[in-house]
Amino acid sequence: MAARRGGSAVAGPPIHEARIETSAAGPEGYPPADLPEVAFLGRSNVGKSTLLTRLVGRRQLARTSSTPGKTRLLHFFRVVRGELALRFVDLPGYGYARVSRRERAGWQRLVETYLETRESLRLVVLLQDLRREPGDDETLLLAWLAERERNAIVALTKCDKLKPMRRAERVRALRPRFGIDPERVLATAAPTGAGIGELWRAIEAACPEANPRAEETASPARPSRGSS
Ligand SMILES: Nc1nc2c(ncn2[C@@H]2O[C@H](COP(=O)(O)OP(=O)(O)OP(=O)(O)O)[C@@H](O)[C@H]2O)c(=O)[nH]1
Ligand SMILES: [Mg+2]
Repeated sequence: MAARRGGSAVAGPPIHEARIETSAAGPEGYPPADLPEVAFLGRSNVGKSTLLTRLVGRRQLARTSSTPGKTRLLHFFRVVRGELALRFVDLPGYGYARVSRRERAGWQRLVETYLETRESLRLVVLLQDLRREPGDDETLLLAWLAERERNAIVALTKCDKLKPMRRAERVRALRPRFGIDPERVLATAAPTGAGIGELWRAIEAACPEANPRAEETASPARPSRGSS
């Protein structure tokens, strides 16, 4: 079911709510782990804030960067789409050239702690600019996530910046380069909405418990930890 290429309307259930909930500099600042979470990870300026804003069809949600590399916080957004309630987490970008070693270590501690320990994290979306070569940062991060059994997909961003032929070539060339199932590499373009429908489908598949209807049809034998 391919979305119409270049179509600007993103069909799907209505977004009832999309708002920043809190920003955190560490685990003590996280909101309660009571909703499934989707985290957006990638190099500074790759388009994380733009993509998550586009997913909820808002003009302004996550601030796009005027000072790249300066985001030192995890931003948590509460999103309700149709019957799905979930959180988006905008993670600080990496790879900004002008940061000190100390700042880099700070990024690593902040982001890795979240990715490693957050119980409600269901999906990591790693972003990669279609026009750039994926580097060790991307492949090592994906391998690191796989070791921890974290569910991850890749969103190729800024696909609108290339002409259709060149775009298709680049997407084909990049798909097998991440060490994950090439079908889990999606092409997106925030200005046109391309790939947004596919991305929502991947999010829904990763967050079945966010959907009350999915819950009804799911096996009732889910183990519970004694909570009534
Ligand atoms: N043409 C085009 N521009 C994009 C797209 N996605 C993001 N941009 C632009 O790229 C720039 C950076 O986008 P951001 O969303 O701020 O990037 P970020 O990954 O959040 O950056 P940091 O917060 O610094 O880590 C902005 O000028 C966006 O408008 C896209 O799909 N197409
Ligand atoms: Mg950002």
